[in-house]
Amino acid sequence: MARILITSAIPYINGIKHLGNLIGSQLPADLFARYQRGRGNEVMFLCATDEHGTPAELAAAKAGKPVAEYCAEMHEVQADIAKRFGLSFDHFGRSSSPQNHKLTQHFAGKLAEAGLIREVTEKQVYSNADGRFLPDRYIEGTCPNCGYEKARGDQCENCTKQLDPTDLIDPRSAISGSTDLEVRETKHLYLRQSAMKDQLDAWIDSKTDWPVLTTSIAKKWLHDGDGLQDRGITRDLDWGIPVKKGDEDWPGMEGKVFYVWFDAPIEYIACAKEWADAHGKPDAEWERWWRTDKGADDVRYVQFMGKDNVPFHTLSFPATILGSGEPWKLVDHLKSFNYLNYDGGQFSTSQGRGVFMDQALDILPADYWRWWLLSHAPESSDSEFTWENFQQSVNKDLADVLGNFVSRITKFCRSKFGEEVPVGGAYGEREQALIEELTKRIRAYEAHMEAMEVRKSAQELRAIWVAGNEYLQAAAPWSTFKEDPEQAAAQVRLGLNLIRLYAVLSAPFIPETSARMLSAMNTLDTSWPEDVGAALGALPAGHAFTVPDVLFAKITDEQREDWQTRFAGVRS
Ligand code: B3M
Ligand code: ZN
Repeated sequence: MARILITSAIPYINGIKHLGNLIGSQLPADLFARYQRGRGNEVMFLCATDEHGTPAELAAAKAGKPVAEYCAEMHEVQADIAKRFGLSFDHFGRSSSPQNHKLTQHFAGKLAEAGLIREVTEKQVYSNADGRFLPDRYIEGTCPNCGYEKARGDQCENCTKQLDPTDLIDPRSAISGSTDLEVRETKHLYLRQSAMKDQLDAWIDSKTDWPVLTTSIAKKWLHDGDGLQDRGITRDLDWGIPVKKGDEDWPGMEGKVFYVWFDAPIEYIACAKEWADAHGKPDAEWERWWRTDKGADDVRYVQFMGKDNVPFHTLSFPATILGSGEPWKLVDHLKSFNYLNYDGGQFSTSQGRGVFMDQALDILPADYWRWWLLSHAPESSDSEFTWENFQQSVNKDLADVLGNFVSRITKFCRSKFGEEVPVGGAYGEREQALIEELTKRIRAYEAHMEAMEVRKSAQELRAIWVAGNEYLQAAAPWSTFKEDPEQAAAQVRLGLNLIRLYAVLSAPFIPETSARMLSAMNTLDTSWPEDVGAALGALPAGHAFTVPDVLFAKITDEQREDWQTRFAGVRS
């Protein structure tokens, strides 16, 4: 039994995620986790909310809530939606947890001991009225380039020019509006990534099986321009993990917190401790996933994320881990995704454009979305959600192919043999040919799943469903029954067994439906079809079943048009 550690990029806390976010990391990670569990492997699947940084502070301010309260509430909201989407995390943690505070401070301490942190004195804008330093985007003023009056300290929204806060004309605090600002000296910590360049380079070179998309991004950051730059890992914010060296205070760093991208990946590890603590398990239980000196040397660690997250996972986080000098597990395989676009444009959280996870579930059950999203995952290039394509895919793949197969065979059996697997007859040549085809296809499906080729896996699964339909069409038990009821019994027996087989194979994609299929077949047998012939005998003659309700309802043209208009605007 293999042991597989899986993490999905942890979603920002500021609001409910859209379908583009979902397919960029959490959903494919869930597919992989469910598949690996289905194969009998031991899986630890972790995710969390990413709760620090300016976006969290801004979203809380907008909601008129203290940031801690806002984060606690939004965490519950996201956890609930994740559950309703069937995301099977072993733990859904919080980057603001005490466990992550402690571990982040621990890493900073280790990095400092190793001489990998340098203190830098910088000039930064301080607001006397607010009593704090202001991050660039908290400063507003007139753009020197175009005269736009609400330009931000990092960029002018109007002309897109990148700015420094000191470029702004008539600068003021975006928090209070105060113009009582001054430039003060302040100290920040930098992670000396440049000192680790060779070590990181060698580590990337050892990843010969990584996709070029991933390694080329890492290589670009390592070698372009002046090479890998040191990275600021502290910020002047109220909300975040206080800067400390392990348990000790860090002189000169009072009132500062770690940068969100420093503590967020560390939450992957802290999350495992949260899991252990939540279940009253000793530290050894989570450490066997994360510490190579405590059993994690035989763990395979896979990360899922959108392409914009790749530099942080191939460079910054490994720099933190390697730099600590401690035996933490490094990622073995990194699966990254392009973007999913929405109906001729982009999904956008800030603009409320597209379909968000809660809205999707208000319209249709999770499996409809899971199937479309996974079978159209933006792997080799960006992909696009359109309502036409969604309707077509649901109606064809789910309703016509899978749903229809299940409904036809169960109803026919009920009408001729009653609600139990029929007795009599034997599998012949046609059945043997089907078993051979399925064996070939299932082995291909396994290989695609193992390689995390999401689209190819979906295509193969669909072909497996189609093979059953074609068999049924050709065998035509409804005609056979008239001349040879024994033969028809064998055909129907095979069809009913195919339903169980499909439920097992399809569970990673459509877990809810798979559970309904198994319950209709009145079986708890979810064993993987290592031997397809044997698997098609799992439900013996005489085994009782029930005809399930319609598995997938077709999407009508009216529904499609209605949703199209409803989601054309922006979410308020
Ligand atoms: N929250 C960005 C994102 O959701 C960021 C990922 C952190 S992974 C450690 O795309
Ligand atoms: Zn401008």
